[in-house]
Amino acid sequence: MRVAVVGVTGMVGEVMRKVLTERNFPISEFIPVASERSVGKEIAFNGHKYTIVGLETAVALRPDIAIFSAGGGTALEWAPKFAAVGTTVIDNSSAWRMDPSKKLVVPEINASSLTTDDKIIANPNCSTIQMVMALAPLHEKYKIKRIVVSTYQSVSGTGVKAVQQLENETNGKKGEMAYPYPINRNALPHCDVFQENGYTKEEMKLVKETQKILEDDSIKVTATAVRIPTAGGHSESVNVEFENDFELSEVRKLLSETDGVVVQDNPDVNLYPMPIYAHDKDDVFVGRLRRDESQPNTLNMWIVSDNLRKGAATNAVQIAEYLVANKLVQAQLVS
Ligand code: 2RA
Repeated sequence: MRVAVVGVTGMVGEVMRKVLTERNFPISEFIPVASERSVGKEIAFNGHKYTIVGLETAVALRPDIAIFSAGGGTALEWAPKFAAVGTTVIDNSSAWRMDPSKKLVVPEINASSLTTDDKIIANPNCSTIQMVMALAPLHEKYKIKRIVVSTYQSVSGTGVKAVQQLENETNGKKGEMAYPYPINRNALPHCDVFQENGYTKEEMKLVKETQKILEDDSIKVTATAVRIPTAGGHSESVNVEFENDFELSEVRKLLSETDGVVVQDNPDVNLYPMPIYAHDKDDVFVGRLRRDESQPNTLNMWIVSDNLRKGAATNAVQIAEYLVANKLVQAQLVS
């Protein structure tokens, strides 16, 4: 497969290269794509050096698959141009996620909806992916009525500038601010921009994307997204009310049997998920499973995952793997 990674020099782009190599994705030609300021520079992939190209050049090379992590503006403008030359685009930005004609895919949940007609496929937001990974099997069995979620999100979700701000503050250095306030030893209830309704874009993604992926607009979701000074992954406290009652042992068994989910749940030995141990892994870790004793049919849980891997790069590569395995993408003949 001729595979382009658009936004190859960014944090997700770097993880994308690592995951493609780790998973031995079948690449006959690797096309690193970035903004004009990076064109011509060299980048390493799979033990070889490649020269970064610009978007025009990349389209002309007609990749079979283009995995984007280059922001919404670039995705809106360029994904259709790649699709027009036969490329299948998997986009990490929010640009196409809520477009009714585009699929929003977590492979373990809804990859089976994909067809050869899907030339632009949206990768969900990191905090949505880890939550629906844990909730999808429970929704199928007990039918979700309402979700109350609070997230505790790593600075890596904001990008290099935020990681650098935390590092500077930790070392007592001055530097460029990614956030309006210090992040070290702090918690900012502010992920992405505020909307008219008082929620942030990040919080509304958890609402809308969850309903789209689980194909159930009746699911009520309310979210509070918080930025905290961790580096390894996002954590989420989830309170979920079901239409039907459940047995905790059944919930634990169901989650343990779900591909991509690992249950870490034994307070007797202080076993619960933590970002420091989820870092650089692809699983979604679930723990602190306990009945909400304040109302019936309701469960509390704690969900942790590496936001740059399953939350972004790995999920996108898994979509690409599904496309290839199910012959939904064929290697194009190019002259
Ligand atoms: C964040 N989910 O964590 C957003 C974008 N990666 O900032």
